[in-house]
Amino acid sequence: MSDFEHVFDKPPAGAAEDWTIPQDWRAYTETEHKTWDTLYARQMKILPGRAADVFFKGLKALDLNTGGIPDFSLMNPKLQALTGWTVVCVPGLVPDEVFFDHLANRRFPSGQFIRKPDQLDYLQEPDIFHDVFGHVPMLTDPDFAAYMEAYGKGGQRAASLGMLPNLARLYWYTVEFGLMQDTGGLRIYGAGIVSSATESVFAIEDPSPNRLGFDLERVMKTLYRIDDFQQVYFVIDSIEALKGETLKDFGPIYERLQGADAIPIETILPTDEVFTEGTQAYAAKGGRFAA
Ligand code: HBI
Ligand code: FE
Repeated sequence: MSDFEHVFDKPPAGAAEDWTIPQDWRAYTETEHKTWDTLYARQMKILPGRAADVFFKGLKALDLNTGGIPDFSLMNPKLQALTGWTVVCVPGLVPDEVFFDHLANRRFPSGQFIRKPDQLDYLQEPDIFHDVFGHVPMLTDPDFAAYMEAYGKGGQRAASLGMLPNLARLYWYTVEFGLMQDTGGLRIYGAGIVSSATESVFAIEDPSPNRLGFDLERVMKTLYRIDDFQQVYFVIDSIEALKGETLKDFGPIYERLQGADAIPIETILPTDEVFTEGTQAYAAKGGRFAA
């Protein structure tokens, strides 16, 4: 059983074997296009000085602000020319192995739907705004493009070794909630942050969360939460350095991780490089469920 509206066990009616569906861009309503425009304009006020240069560069290259939800038939040729990636539509969350197969072939699966006007600030499932505004600009960067392909290929292997929880943590703390050192200071590159008005501010400015230097094995052991702002963010030196990490053979890493305990979210280890020792005040007060 699932509370999610867009989660299915097998490709729903109208979906192909690989779970893709047509975007059917003409079927989006005026309200849906307006929702995109509202979210886009809001993020463009918040992100300067907070999101990474590489994100803005990608956004500009794709020209996603032509009014309303982007038409993939116009966006994909630009993206494909830059890094060979394309974006395909899916009905919602797809099974892990389907997700990995798309990534391994440089196809990014995006939700086809957009959130309702009363869900502008929070939704659990990835919609087209999170997937396209959040993820696709980064896919124009050649190093990030290679990292995501490697993740897809690694996912297939991790699944067969029972190491998927560890690899999923890497995705979470980089692709979704990553911070990086940039020319101007600490900046966001994670899609879960750049697509959220409130977390974009929280991740950079709030005194609550820990901000720690990225360490591959450490991250693969760290628990995470999916229902609220993160309690820890990991900071990479550059996208190129991140790509370098995934060129390592994960075999020996997985062997070391086999018996290792998971690290609680708020823990700071003596070996951590500490950018911010957070107060954890936000989480202590009950987070978004606070009275
Ligand atoms: N499906 N559409 C979609 N988007 C995701 O981000 C996604 C998914 N299925 C599985 C998944 N992510 C993750 O559980 C994997 O990274 C492990
Ligand atoms: Fe995402």
